Amino acid sequence: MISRRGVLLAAGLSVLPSRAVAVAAPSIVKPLPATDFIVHGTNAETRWEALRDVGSLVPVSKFFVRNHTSTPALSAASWRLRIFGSGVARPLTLSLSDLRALPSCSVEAVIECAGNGRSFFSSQQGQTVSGTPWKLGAVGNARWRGVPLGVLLRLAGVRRSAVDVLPVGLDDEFVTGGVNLGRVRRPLPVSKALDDVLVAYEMNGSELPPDHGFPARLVVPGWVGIASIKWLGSLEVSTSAMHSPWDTQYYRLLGPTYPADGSLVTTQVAKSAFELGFGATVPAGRQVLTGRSWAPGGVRRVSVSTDGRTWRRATPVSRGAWTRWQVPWQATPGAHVLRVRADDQPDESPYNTQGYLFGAVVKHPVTVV
Ligand SMILES: Nc1nc2c(c(=O)[nH]1)N[C@H]1C(S)=C(S)[C@@H](COP(=O)(O)O)O[C@H]1N2
Ligand SMILES: [Mo]
Repeated sequence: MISRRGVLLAAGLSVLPSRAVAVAAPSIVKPLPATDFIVHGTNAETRWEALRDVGSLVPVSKFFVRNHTSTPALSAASWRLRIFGSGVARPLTLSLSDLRALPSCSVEAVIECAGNGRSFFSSQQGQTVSGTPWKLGAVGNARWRGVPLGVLLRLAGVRRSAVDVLPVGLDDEFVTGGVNLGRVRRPLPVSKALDDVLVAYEMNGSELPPDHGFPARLVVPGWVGIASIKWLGSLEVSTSAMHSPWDTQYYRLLGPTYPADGSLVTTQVAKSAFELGFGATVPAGRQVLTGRSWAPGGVRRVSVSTDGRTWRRATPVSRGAWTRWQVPWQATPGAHVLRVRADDQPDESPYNTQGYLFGAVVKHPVTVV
């Protein structure tokens, strides 16, 4: 194999010192093989065909990454989590070993970007939206272990009058369009914080990996991914409402059918995907179509259509934080469009300018040969 330096030398170009090359290092630490990921700038979505032979939990090596900036290199030894603010009687500072010594629990939960499926607003509905043009791979399911946020808030003496918790990430400040929006942070109502939120330090039985929030992140089941702040550094608890650009400017449904200041995005909508590439080539004959469907409250029934007119029930293969299913298909040569619907997934998604919560049935093209 010829080195990058060798290629540059062969091309007669000047060679940057290795430190300068490191500055251009990607925003994501783990390898992103093209067979498993589609890279969008600082982000990477999972290819659905790469989940075909994978169990219910997505291994770290295939789990999507959404980074506003870059994965930071944080030291476990010097990391601290601060809990403070008008909403707590006893402010706390915890080290990672303090956190690990507290009562923990393990939860299987899907994390999904609010913009997952965004590209279908344009490709299926002819609408222009802003943001990362994800297909359906900005989602993953993992088993997370950590301390319930409620345990930490009670340790800190959370007051009855507390209303919001503001988790702040330790990644770089986010600069967009020349404006510095500060650290990635987004208020969470105390009611949700005390319900089922985890301060997680393990993913699928191992230490949280750098790209997914090492040493600790929030896991907010059923809510859009932005709620699950990675590289958690502090939690401000307040007796008055808190805000950040991530709840005033982003993650609001804006557009002609919404109020002027938009409506806040919190919970996810049902979605479904085939474990097949877009435009995949499938051999003719008896096939088994496989895929997954997920929704905050779980999925009751899944139906598949291979002709756009008739629908058949898919058979559940496993039920956890998402449902894996399969359905047989007698594939005849030619171009086909596959569709899958979980429960009441609509045929069209309500338009919003930033393309959040695409929940419509996706038209999945395949070619049978
Ligand atoms: N600190 C911090 N937390 C963050 C983000 C980020 O860029 N910085 N991205 C958020 C978004 S938009 C999503 S969808 C999820 C993605 O989690 P993952 O990268 O572990 O898949 O993390 C959320 N938490
Ligand atoms: Mo996201």
